[in-house]
Amino acid sequence: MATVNGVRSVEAGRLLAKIESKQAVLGVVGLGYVGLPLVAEFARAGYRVIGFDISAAVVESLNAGRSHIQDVPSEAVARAVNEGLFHSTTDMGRLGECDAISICVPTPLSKTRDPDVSYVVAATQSVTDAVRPGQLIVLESTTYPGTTRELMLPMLEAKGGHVGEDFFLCFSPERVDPGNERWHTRNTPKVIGGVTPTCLEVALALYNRVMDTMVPVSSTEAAEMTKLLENTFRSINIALVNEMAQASDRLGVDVWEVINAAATKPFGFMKFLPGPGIGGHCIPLDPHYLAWKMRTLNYKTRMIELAGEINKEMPYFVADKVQDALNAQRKALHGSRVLVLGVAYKKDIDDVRESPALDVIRLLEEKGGLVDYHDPFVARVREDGELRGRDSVPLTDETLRASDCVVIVTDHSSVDYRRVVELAPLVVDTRNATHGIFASNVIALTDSYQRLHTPTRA
Ligand code: SAJ
Repeated sequence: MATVNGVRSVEAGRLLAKIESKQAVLGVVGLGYVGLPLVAEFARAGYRVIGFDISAAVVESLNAGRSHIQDVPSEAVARAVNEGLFHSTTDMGRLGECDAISICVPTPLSKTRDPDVSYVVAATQSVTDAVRPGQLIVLESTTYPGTTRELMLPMLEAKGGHVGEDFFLCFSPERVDPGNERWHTRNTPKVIGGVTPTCLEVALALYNRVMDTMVPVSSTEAAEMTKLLENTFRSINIALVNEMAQASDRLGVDVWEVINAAATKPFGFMKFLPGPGIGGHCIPLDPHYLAWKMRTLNYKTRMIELAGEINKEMPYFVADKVQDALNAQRKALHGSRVLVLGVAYKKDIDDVRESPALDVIRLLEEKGGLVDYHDPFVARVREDGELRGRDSVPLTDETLRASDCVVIVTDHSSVDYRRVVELAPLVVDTRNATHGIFASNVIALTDSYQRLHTPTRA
């Protein structure tokens, strides 16, 4: 049972009892692609959940039983609401009603590409303002090692309570992979670390009743670092294949063929795919949280910086490829009609955040291209930036025929690429979406300039 220095923490015992009897009220701060799936799992496990969000529109929509997150069906939201297990509010003062609070707020980068933990600070301040004895607080947002202990703990202790006795503080990284049909919040093993052993014990008592597999580690720093290793691993390996793509382009080698051949190695290799760059709210950003922290400790994480540079290069590589492909047809990019196919940051989702497609569009327009986009998941670009408000054009035969070049940036499964190749005069394929469709008007990501003049592809 929960003890502190051998003495049983009264508050821990009370909280454990509430968790066991399912009387515990759970709070989730931030009802986005991480928070809402967590709400759904807490409610499924039979706990009453209060959702907190700064957006009144999100709160209103959820209370009406509608989901704004692709991976959470509205039926699940409506069921939890109708069963009295889920209610959302913008009133952070109600955090005092919660016995356990999971914080799932964004951790973006600032304009100077430094960590922006302002959302974590604001959420922690709201929790602190309403803090009462016996609460468990778990940060789920990806952040630099030390955030939980160095930033959140002093704020929470400012009200006089002691961690591990009066309140309990943990870090448990989210591992949501939007659009993943197989791995979701409940069945993905969940890493967790506590500021004290009692913090961890209390959190495990709750999460073990909700998640299939919990993975306790020795500290909040270990849990924070685990997440950063996971995403830095992806960023660096994606950068590796992106560099191999640029090398293959100069060698006249098909990088997809090389990667598929390498992937036949049954051990010691993991397949990553080159593309137009990396997007999303995680992979482009999270590694720079670690780089920033290490700079404060006088250590330069060279691999992270280099991977970021290579991945950021890819939209330029794609824009040049489009220009070369048009040039091979004696067309200038300037004044040419270019259709960008797919703007979401990866296939079969509707999220455009940090999408490399936005860079590709910007670069093509800077060179005088007349650019439209079509994306079956993104009717309008709502993300901030110069493309905000742009609408998807219908993928009609006329649109395809009238384009001077179609560039496949995101390879959504629902698009008929054979039709695109048949109707468009020129296709630049950055995702190997047209593999198996042999046509002279298709230029692959690593079709070198020499090959662009080959009348028909081998
Ligand atoms: N990408 C490539 N080549 C690849 C894989 C991905 O170019 O081989 C690109 C994608 O197109 C996308 C970006 O990288 O633009 C990120 O893709 P991602 O597959 O890492 O997907 P995310 O960022 O939505 O989710 C990832 C999770 N995905 C996987 O593990 C497959 C996981 O790393 C984290 O749970 C999540 O980030 C997070 O929230 O941290």
